[in-house]
Formats: sequence, C-alpha cells, structure tokens
Amino acid sequence: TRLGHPHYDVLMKTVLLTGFEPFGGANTNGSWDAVQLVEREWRGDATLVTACLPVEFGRAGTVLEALITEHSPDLVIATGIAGGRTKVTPERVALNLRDARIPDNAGVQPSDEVAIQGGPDAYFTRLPVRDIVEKMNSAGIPAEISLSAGTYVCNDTMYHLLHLVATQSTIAGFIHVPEAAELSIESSATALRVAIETGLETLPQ
Ligand code: PCA
Repeated sequence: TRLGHPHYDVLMKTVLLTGFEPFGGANTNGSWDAVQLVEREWRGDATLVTACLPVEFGRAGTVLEALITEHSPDLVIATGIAGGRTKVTPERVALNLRDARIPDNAGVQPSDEVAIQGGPDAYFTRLPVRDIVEKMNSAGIPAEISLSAGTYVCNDTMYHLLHLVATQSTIAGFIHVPEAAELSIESSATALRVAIETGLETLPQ
C-alpha cells in the first residue's frame, strides 16, 4: 500500500485536470498555462493529475479516455479557452455535433457531423456548475454558467468525456476560461481551484 497508510489511500480522491495545446496559429493556450499553475501550487487534499490535450477532433477524447482508464479519477475537469469571452464559464451541456469554423491541429474541419455515432443529442454535466459559479464570484473571479461549449474541439471533448462517465460514478465537466489578454492566468487558476474544491465536496466520502 502506498505510503503504508491504508486508510489514507482509501480516502484520498484523485482529480484529473486537463488543458489544451495552442491552436489556430496562437503560441500558447491559457487553459494549459492555468492548469500548470494549479499543479505548481497544488496543496489540495487530493491527488492531482494534469495533462495537455491535442486540439484534434476525436483524438482529444481518446487521450482523455486513456488517462481516465489509467488514473481512475473521482473528478475530471477539462478546460479550454473561449476566444471573445471575458468570464470563466463552466459548461452545462455538451452536444453530439461537430461543426468547425477553422481546421483542427490535424487539418480536419468537419461540418454538421456527429461526435459519436448513435450517441444521445446532448449530455448535461453532473458538476455543480451553479455552486461553482457562485463560489468563483465570491473569490472575485468573473464567472457565469454557459449553455454552449460551441461545436469545435472543446465541445467534442466534453461530449466524449460525459459519454464515457455516463455509466460511471465519476463526476466530470468542462470549463472554458478567457484568453490571457482578457483574464490573467492567475485568476483562471484560482477559478479552477475553486471548481476542483467545490466538485470534491459533492463526491460521496
Ligand atoms: N478552445 C477550443 C479548442 C481548444 C481550446 O482551448 C474550443 O473552445 O473548442
């Protein structure tokens, strides 16, 4: 048993937090910068696993699925940036739809396709997004619930994630953060910490 503390091992929760690599000609992606900052300063009472996902339809979901199989996280929060938004936006719903305005990083640009053949039209997150938004606001971070993760790779990844955990106890969701020019990486990192803490509180002991 790890550390020789069986009870500790049983009680310790695992959190998987992901960001995305740059896309669309940008040099950085604020979501991954924020995730790395959360990891660097992590003092939480749970094991934190982080990863940077490829901005590629389908493959991001496949990489995420492999991470979930490897680490069996209790809580999964995937993040990406949303150009044009000025608030942190926990996403409520993922759509079974791919419709890309620009090619992904593999040069693929689907229009009006499904994410998963035969999957339901949409999945709602079981992350407590209202509670999370309120706590982000209390921490001084501009935040609001979003009803659309778009129809690009972030929505595709969230849909794969929720499809995967639909039959599991794992709580999962997706949070869009603004570009670093709109909101500092520090503020986005604070928001993600709040989301993790709030998500952990909803898990059964
Ligand atoms: N944002 C894109 C994909 C990767 C990212 O950070 C999106 O919102 O779909």
